[in-house]
Amino acid sequence: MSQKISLTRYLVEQQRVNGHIPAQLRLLLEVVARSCKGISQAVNKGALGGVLGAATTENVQGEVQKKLDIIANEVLIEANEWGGHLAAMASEEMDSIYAVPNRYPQGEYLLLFDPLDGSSNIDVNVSIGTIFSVLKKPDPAPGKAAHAVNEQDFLQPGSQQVAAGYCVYGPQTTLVLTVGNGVAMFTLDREQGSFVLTQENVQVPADTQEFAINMSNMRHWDEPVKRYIDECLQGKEGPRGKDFNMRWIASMVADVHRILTRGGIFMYPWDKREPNKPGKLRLMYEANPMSWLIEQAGGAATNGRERILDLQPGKLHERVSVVLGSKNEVELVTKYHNAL
Ligand code: P6P
Repeated sequence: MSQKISLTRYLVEQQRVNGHIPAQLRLLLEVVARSCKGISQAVNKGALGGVLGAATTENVQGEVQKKLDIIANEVLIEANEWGGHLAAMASEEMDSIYAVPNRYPQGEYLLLFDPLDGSSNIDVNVSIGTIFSVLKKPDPAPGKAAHAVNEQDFLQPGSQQVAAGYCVYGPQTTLVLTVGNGVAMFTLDREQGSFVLTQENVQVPADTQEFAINMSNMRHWDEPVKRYIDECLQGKEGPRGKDFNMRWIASMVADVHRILTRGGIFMYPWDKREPNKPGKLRLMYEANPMSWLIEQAGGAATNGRERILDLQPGKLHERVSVVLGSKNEVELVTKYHNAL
């Protein structure tokens, strides 16, 4: 029987072979993985755990929080605040950053997360997930004293990430991770209680016949998106010369996991419903980590015009239009946008 490689062994060997993972970052990733195991347990209990349904609060996005949103957020905060690897955390579920309390040592990393993305799917038993992104706290300017961590420290382009990943809570609980040396997948072995390496060097095919978009928004899309989807719908009789299939799980983690597994293009573009918002999805803790994973697996990710990982954030919770997945498809959509 081939030897099972645990997440810990993978991280140690990545450090030994590639020097990608300093000890503090390895600790951070192992703590995040342990948190995801705890969240998976809560999600799996469902109605038996009294955790379904809405809480009585709204998040910074003005969205009603689900009980599990809050539970997942608390699990991540409590697991990560004492280890000495972090300076601060930021979450979709919290208005401002959470600086590590003074009673704990401060580390050099910043952890951002959407603790439970796709939470509208919680009550209908559809896959959901935790998305996370790791940045380094910027060094003080030359000649300047170290400063207390602040929101500005988080506002770095996605290209500055040092680790990114997600954990999808579906038929399997699978952790998907990159530290800049390709993408690896770890499946939770519930008997051992540990994540086991089940795929490395994940590759997204450059071409696809499968698109993911919420078609009910079609009348609100910009022309380049309408053109691209219309051509897909024309199938082999149309300009693409091949038939397309559609998938929309309305859970970004599940849709991205499918694309990492078999290719495809995922789009949540700007639309006319809220013209002042660049898109629905959040840049810092949804689009950036997912874009890095997709690029590390050979795919592409733009906001329709520019590479997402190059975007300079202006606000912690800012939104962005997302087109990601199979490289040749993303490049075609981007070409249509830039042709305007
Ligand atoms: P819609 C989930 O709420 C989410 O943030 C993403 O996970 C998902 O891709 C998208 O929103 C679904 O949005 O408008 O189709 O419900």
